Amino acid sequence: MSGAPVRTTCPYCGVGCGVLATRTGDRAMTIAGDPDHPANRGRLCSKGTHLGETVGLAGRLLHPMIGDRRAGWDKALDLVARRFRETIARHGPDSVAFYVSGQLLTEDYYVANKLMKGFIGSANIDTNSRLCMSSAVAGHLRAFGEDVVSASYDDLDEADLFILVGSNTAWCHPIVYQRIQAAREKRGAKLVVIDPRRTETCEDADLHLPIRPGSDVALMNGLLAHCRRAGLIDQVFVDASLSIPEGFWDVIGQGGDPWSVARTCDVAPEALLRFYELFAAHPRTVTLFSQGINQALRGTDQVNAIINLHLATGRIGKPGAAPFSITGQPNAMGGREVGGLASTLAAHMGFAPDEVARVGRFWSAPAVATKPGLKAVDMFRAIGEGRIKALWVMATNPAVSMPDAGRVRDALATCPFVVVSDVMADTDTGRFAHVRLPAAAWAEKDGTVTNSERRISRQRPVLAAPGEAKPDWWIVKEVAARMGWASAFGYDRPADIYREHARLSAYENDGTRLFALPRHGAIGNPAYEAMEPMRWLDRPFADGRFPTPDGRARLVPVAQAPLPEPLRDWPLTLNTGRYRDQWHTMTRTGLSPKLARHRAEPLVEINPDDAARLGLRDGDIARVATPQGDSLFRVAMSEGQRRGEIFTPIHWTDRQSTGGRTGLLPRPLTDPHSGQPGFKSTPARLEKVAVEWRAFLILREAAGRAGLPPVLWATQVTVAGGTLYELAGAGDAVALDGWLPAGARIEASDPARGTRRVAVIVEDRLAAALFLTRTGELPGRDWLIAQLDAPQVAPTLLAGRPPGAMPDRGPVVCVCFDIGLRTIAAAIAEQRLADVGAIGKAIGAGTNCGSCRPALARILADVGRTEETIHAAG
Ligand SMILES: Nc1nc2c(c(=O)[nH]1)N[C@H]1C(S)=C(S)[C@@H](COP(=O)(O)OP(=O)(O)OC[C@H]3O[C@@H](n4cnc5c(=O)[nH]c(N)nc54)[C@H](O)[C@@H]3O)O[C@H]1N2
Ligand SMILES: Nc1nc2c(c(=O)[nH]1)N[C@H]1C(S)=C(S)[C@@H](COP(=O)(O)OP(=O)(O)OC[C@H]3O[C@@H](n4cnc5c(=O)[nH]c(N)nc54)[C@H](O)[C@@H]3O)O[C@H]1N2
Ligand code: SF4
Ligand SMILES: [Mo]
Repeated sequence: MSGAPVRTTCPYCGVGCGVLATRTGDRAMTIAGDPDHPANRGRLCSKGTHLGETVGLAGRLLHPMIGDRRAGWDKALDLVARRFRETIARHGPDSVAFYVSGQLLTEDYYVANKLMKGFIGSANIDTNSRLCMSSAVAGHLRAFGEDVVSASYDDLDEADLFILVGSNTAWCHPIVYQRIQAAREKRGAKLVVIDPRRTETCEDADLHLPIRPGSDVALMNGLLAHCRRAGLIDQVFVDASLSIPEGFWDVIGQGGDPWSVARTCDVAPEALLRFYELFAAHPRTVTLFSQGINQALRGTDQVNAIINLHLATGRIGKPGAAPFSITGQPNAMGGREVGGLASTLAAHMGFAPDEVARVGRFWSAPAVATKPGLKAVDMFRAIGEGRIKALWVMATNPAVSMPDAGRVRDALATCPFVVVSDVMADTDTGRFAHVRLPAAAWAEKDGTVTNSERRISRQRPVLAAPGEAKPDWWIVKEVAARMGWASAFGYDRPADIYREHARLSAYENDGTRLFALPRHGAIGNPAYEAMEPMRWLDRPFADGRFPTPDGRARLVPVAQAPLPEPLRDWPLTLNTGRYRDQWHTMTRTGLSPKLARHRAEPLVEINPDDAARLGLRDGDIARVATPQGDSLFRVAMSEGQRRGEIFTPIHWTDRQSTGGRTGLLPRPLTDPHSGQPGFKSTPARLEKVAVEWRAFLILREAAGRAGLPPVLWATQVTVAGGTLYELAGAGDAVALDGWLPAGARIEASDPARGTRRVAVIVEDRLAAALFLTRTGELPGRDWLIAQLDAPQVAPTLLAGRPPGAMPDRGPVVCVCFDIGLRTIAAAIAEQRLADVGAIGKAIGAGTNCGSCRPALARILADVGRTEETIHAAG
């Protein structure tokens, strides 16, 4: 059944890598990087590499559902249209809302935006990009006059200095990180990482500044003031291209001398001066930033502090020099281009009367929205207060990902009518839906996405949509037609929508809007089908002109806000973010056994000193509490955490865990300019939870199992051939017996030592294994998981390890080639391997997707340190 490779685009991060997907079976494909795609030139990270493991039908929503009952499309669409129509008729257009996503295709997004803003007549459509990029958007608007990302990936190949601020690039934009590393290897470019945590991105950096959270403005302003003193302001560029408000330099200088700045940022003055020297020495600087900057209560000011620095020193619009907002989702940028945020109208236009009139003319729309709509946090507040009475959620999981998600759940529960379009049947948000609509998933979709560097690429279908799943654009246009606007939404294919979107971008556009696709307004269907990845603007601002009324960019006087002191009841600061091998709420990456191996549980990372103070040990279960809510996590010691700060991942939901739900914890407070929540710093406390036993359970067939074992702590991940549950609890553990399938049991218990080991054998093969201990250690999981696939039962099953003295490989580091930590450390020591490349040559680790290369660098350093110690001791 193998066909020709389909050229498509990875559906995860905003790097936007080209993928070659070759169908190999009914729901199976092989994946390779597209060597001709300019974003990745053939490379893929771990998530892209293992896309093939996520295209099965497990968990898919295959039919429209009204409540728990399957319904035909006609009935479901009629119901959605009728309820929206009735709500609007009774309570006005602002009583309904759409909450959409940077994971929609541009075509889907365009249709949803047009329906809400042009025809329903409200701007109550906001997107999860509000939680992601909106501070960057607001910063761009303030500085440049238009939301234009000012760098391209080509700049990575030409820069001499990379500054990564608030970005765990090695994990979250791995191919950008690999391009940075390539530039360093080739040209000796320098790398500075600014992040309160020591992440794997810092592993190999020339300098890591572990600044106090929220002190980025002080740092950047301090550097800009230093540049002024050192004569590094580009006066020619300033005179020709910038507008500087009165008093600007006074505000910038407020932080004082470098020693005061170092104190504010809580970093060593020598490290700060080294940063300033590196900046001074390398005019070709690219500063990449993401959520450590955007997701803050002063996110927009932080963005402008970075842009100010680049503008005033003339480091913009030139090869290898620019500030670079790297986008999170695959189509965060496409959403901005269609105007999918409640604060923008369409095609980089806002709500000025001439813009409203122009968009109305173009759409022949009856009721174009004349003012911005509610931003995500306000939107859910309005739902909770009963002001919004009908909501349609598309391609996002707000019951998990919104701040104060408990309150969001309450709002969803009281909303009279909730529609959820998703690819999966059971999501935390879907549980609140009156109507669930089955959307076509990545491998089935057809349309375009725009990546961080403004490059539009095609996503092309590889498989047919299963069951009754339909593309998001089709679902929206069918509802629009049923609301009475059939002719304005008469699209037959994505190309129809793309052409209209392109024509709107160029409509009455004399060059004042940089976003324009004039040549695509009449693109034919075959040309759209064959479209090569293309950037809509090659080098922004190369001519020193900006899309403001006077053509000048603006320096924005931003001052460091006072930094919060620890509170008595909430003495810690909770920082939240991502794991390398999971994507958001795990609805898709959670299906991949390989990806689950990197981190199988949600951890709370804590500095060992804080842990000691709180009486916590590695592996304990602890409760993270904030004024908004609390959740349980496994404790992990991390020297990379600053004292007083803890970190939890955003990925776990009610589906995979009884704890680990980070979304319940952050405050619903937002940046005043962008409305973006401050996800990165929530006052919190941490307390130990009494646990009397720990266990794990491996099940061959867990698919039919709903929920999780009813114990204090339970998390679940997909593994090859089954499911792995990590468990902990107090009292007896009899509840777990109900989770063991029928079959022949072999059991070994030692009540004195508090251990219990049970294996269930069905038809000569391992069907389940339960290992529990009250005081001791549990064996590694990998070998036991592999026994699910073994044709016969190993005699040493209950020992949890193979017969004979096969060495334990340790936790898997290289998921592509299945290579463990101990194997790598042994190879380094025995074969005297000196760098990551040598490890690859010797044992293959890190030579496929490369995502584990920062981890390999750390193991190298650790082995080196151990050897030095042995040397010194000997
Ligand atoms: N593996 C993986 N990759 C992804 C995603 C995923 O879910 N998984 N999601 C994608 C999406 S949508 C996004 S938005 C991106 C996000 O990509 P990133 O922004 O790189 O990821 P985060 O882990 O959210 O946060 C980045 C870093 O900001 C730091 N930080 C916190 N507070 C501060 C501060 O005050 N100052 C500074 N300078 N830094 C601070 C955190 O410690 C953290 O290491 O990733 C994309 N890529
Ligand atoms: N505490 C904290 N919270 C955060 C963040 C943080 O750093 N800290 N980061 C925030 C950021 S930057 C982001 S981007 C958000 C992400 O948060 P979400 O957008 O809520 O996360 P996803 O899991 O990506 O949700 C996408 C949903 O759409 C479904 N889906 C996938 N493809 C399609 C499709 O083609 N069509 C349809 N209709 N559905 C589809 C998936 O199954 C899934 O249910 O989380 C935000 N929340
Ligand atoms: S870096 Fe990884 S997740 Fe991001 S687009 Fe490329 S392959 Fe996909
Ligand atoms: Mo994001």
